[in-house]
Amino acid sequence: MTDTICAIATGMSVGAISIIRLSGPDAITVVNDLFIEKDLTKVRTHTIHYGHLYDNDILLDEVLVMIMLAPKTYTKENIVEINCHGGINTTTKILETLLKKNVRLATPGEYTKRAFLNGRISLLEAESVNDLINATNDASRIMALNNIGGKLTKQIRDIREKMGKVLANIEVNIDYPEYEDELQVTHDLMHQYLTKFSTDLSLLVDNAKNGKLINNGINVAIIGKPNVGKSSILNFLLDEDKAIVTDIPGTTRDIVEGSITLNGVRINFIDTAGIRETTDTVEQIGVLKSKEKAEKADLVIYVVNNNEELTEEEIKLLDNLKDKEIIILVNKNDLPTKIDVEKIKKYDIVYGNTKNFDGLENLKKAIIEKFELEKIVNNDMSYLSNIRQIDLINKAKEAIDTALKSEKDGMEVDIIEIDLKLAWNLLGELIGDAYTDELVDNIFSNFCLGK
Ligand SMILES: Nc1nc2c(ncn2[C@@H]2O[C@H](COP(=O)(O)OP(=O)(O)O)[C@@H](O)[C@H]2O)c(=O)[nH]1
Ligand SMILES: [Mg+2]
Repeated sequence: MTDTICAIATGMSVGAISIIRLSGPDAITVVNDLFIEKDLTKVRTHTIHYGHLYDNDILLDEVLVMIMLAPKTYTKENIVEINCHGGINTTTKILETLLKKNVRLATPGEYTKRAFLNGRISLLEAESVNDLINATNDASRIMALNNIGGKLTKQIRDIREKMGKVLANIEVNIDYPEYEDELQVTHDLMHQYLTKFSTDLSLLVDNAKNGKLINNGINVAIIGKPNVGKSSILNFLLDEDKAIVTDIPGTTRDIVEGSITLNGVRINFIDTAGIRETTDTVEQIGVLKSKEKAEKADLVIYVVNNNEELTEEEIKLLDNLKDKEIIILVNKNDLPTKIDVEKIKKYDIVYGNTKNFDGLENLKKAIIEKFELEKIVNNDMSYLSNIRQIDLINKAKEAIDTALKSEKDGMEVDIIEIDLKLAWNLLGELIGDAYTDELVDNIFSNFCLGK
């Protein structure tokens, strides 16, 4: 990290202004070589300078140059940002000229990686920078912004530090039994500590489920036998005629998708082929795909026809989905009732029809209630959210629960300590207080250039 890096920080397209960013010990001298109006090595930190960049005697552009001296910068290194005219040609020309000097092109995410390696931000905060850039809805944007603020890191670091103290205490007890002044970590005390850690981690694990929903959205598969009105319902939910609706059973053969936002959370709806026994090969593939989509969905909207009796096949399919979140929509309630809802009364049921659109708003309400969307977005939204984070917090929680179990089984403190230490390590990996180079390379390779 002793070299100076350089990249275009703005998107590569036609625009009013582009920003080229340099970070490292030579950032200022390199730009100063091209800048003719004044000596940029003599200016105060965090100041902006108007002038022109030249490649020898050839004018490159009229620019504003921002000088930021270490350590109060994004990377904690010297940073220069050049605001030049936008457009691909001007921007790349300046970049090319800089690259002839003592700088190299930054790798994806390298600025944020330096911010992390130089100790300015935690790994969680660094990941949140990427989440913020990639946010596609308000909720994920706010969540990312909160996490950059570091509250979540602090919360996790506090728990980890408490674990560290207990671990150190146990070590002292074992290594220096003669130090009687030192607090003895008895079984009772261990039980108290572990119970508290378990509760703290539970909260993080629960909240992480919300974080995942906010970032990935909720996948909802609309399932049911042919002709019950699935495609009509998708069209209603999306407020557009996306799926083809006819009275011919088996019209929808492929998957039709679309999304809306409910309470700031993206809901992805998937319309599927009606599920039935069929000899038509194309329809068969569609039916298989429907079952797959239902399996993978966070929620199944199971549509049945109010005007028909439930079939054995429908009941069987519902039973197969019993581990899923399900809302049953009894559609076509503009027609006489022939369905026996007694058979499905253990499920959440919404009644409606797409003829006059009665009752269908309740479908959205049911989704909001099922996933407690009001609560998710009303809280302060400091949630863990990506797979890496969720995996680590789950494992840390499991380790603490194993330790608790060992404690209950009356194991020696030095056995219990093994799992406590594991949890401590996992939290270290989570916030980046303990990390491997491979992990760090992996995380930052997902970033865009110039960030
Ligand atoms: N009367 C009535 N007809 C409906 C309703 N919803 C859909 N239909 C009709 O049922 C047929 C099948 O609808 P479609 O949405 O294609 O069902 P899918 O096969 O489950 O996707 C079409 O002729 C629709 O116009 C409803 O609520 N009431
Ligand atoms: Mg259909």
